Amino acid sequence: MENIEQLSINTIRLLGVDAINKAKSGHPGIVLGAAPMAFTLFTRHLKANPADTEWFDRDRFVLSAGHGSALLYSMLHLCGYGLTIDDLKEFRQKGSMTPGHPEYRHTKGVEMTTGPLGQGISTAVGMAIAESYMANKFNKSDIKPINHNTYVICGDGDLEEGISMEACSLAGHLALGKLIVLYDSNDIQLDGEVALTNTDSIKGKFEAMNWQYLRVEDGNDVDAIDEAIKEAKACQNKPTIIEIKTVIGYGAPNSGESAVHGAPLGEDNTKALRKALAYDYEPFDVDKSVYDFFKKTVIEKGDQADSEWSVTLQKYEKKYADDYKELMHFIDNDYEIIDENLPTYEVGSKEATRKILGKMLDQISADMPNAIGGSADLTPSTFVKGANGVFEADTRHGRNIKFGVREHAMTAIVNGITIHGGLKAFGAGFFIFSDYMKPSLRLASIMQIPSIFIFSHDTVCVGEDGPTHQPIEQLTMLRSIPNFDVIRPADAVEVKAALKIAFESKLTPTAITTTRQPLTNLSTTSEDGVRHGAYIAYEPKKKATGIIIACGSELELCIEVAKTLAQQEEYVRVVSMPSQFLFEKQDKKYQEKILPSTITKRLAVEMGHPMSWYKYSKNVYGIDTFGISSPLKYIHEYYGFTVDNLVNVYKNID
Ligand SMILES: Cc1ncc(C[n+]2csc(CCOP(=O)(O)OP(=O)(O)O)c2C)c(N)n1
Ligand SMILES: [Mg+2]
Repeated sequence: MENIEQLSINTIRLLGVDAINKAKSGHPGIVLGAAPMAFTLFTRHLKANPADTEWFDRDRFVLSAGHGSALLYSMLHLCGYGLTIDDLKEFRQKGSMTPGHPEYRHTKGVEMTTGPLGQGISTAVGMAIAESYMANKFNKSDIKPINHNTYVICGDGDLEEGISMEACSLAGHLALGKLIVLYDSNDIQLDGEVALTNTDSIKGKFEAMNWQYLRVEDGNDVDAIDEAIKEAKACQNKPTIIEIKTVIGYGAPNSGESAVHGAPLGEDNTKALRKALAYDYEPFDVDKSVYDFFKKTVIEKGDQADSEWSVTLQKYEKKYADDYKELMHFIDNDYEIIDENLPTYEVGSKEATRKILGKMLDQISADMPNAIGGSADLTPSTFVKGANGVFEADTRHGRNIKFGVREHAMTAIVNGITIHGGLKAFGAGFFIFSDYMKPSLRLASIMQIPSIFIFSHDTVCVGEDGPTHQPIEQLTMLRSIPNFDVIRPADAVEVKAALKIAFESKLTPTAITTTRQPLTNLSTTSEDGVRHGAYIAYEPKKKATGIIIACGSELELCIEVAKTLAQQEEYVRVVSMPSQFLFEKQDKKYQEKILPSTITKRLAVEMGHPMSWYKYSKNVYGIDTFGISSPLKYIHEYYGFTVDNLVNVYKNID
């Protein structure tokens, strides 16, 4: 290693440590231990142009160990991504460009939000899937417009999380050769030694999952890391994990101990660190030669690679004009749902919304060549699958991803495909198992990405499978996630609207829930209404003195209730509210039109936990116990979701 390389690595280390010291908060352990691998990756391998962070064919880099944010920010500063020394001085401060964990859409060069361990590496699998699908679709033997790697730095904690094993298992099965994981293997985690909790063989585990396993004995050996990355790149038919043995907190007096994981070094220890590393610079001082080095190895190289890609693209346009046009449509993600191609359903006909959605999604997938997704081993139940056959190692043209029973990884992977760009990704499962997906759903909302999730079997009407499979609190849970749109359609018109909203969304993930059981296609449901979140689905002949709010399978029931009440001269409006999220986005005037504050007699009805409805109605008829195993025909009676009972309930409220 040259002196300038050693100086650069120590600069990365100290910038991180100084930022953490100033903030009096952060994680110096990984910064000191993993600086050489980050350095090697960025200066010798990562194909990226800091001046153009949206360059489509850039390598993707995910810092899965998000607690190492100070390491990433130091790198981004030196590599010219626009972060200044002042930004580093503002590490973890209110409103700064350098928040506690890396935040997507906030700091240039941050490819995704990380922090919850396991999410980064799993989302990266989605990015690698997207690359692999697009490379197969667009690359020609002579011109390859899509040709990039996905790199990850992860730690012990990342690999202990279940989601990582789900995702890495699928990555191995799919032979994602362009996924390269650098594992910061330091034998230490927050609570102490890894050995206190984990004696797995990472080699054994990953080889069993069809990965290439490489090992670098000395995490400070830049050339050895470089060689391993080269070997990883050369392996095209397997993802690679490079276990790099490092010392947590390298150079600090408390290196090798968990104490250095997450506490600022402080003045004395930092002094000792500077001495140990023979690093003679003041806090936040960077030698000019270091900037020059990064300019040459990252900034200029990145600019050149980007320009070369433009030339490649021009050649591609000339020789493969139609493919080029299609590629641009992919990159711009500007396909639209073709309304008139979607199936229509006669009013009064009966069909489960899962079946309606399945048919519509099949058509959407046929019309939108960049739609890709599938189910977590539940295709015959959810009716959700991608087009064109299965996406497999040897059939990369397939757009149906068989996620297997890996709901959590599926969610992260859908997020990864979405973040990668070029494709529209969706995943599906039983609604009850959204519980398994929550951390990644939440991350999608935080990142403001339009991932799409479809959940079938959305109420206790699942029936025979019983309480373990009957959702109760899941709607409440999902509706409480900020920037998450839950749409619960009542019939074909509303399903269509929901799909259009989901596919058009730019900054919000969407979940659409569907029923197992048939519902009636209604005469008064409306796409425009769904777009407003709520609308009047039944208005009595005489002035309404009360309102029933419902959605999904309860809408037709509540319209029947209102009709029955009208016969008894009690006049009730029925509001369909498939999306509380979208209704909240409407102006006060619209909200007042649908739910006039003068009408205080209200009842919300849903076969789920009542909690999320009290905002709109002080009376809620819901279910706050676990379900029962029973054929569907007894379910409505058992819970009182019948016209007679609800008429009674309504009459007894004020
Ligand atoms: C899902 C999740 N659980 C817990 C944490 C809190 N946490 C952050 S880092 C960490 C220790 C991780 O150990 P390792 O990956 O080995 O990092 P190192 O100490 O080596 O930097 C923990 C428990 C988290 N960020 N995410
Ligand atoms: Mg560790």
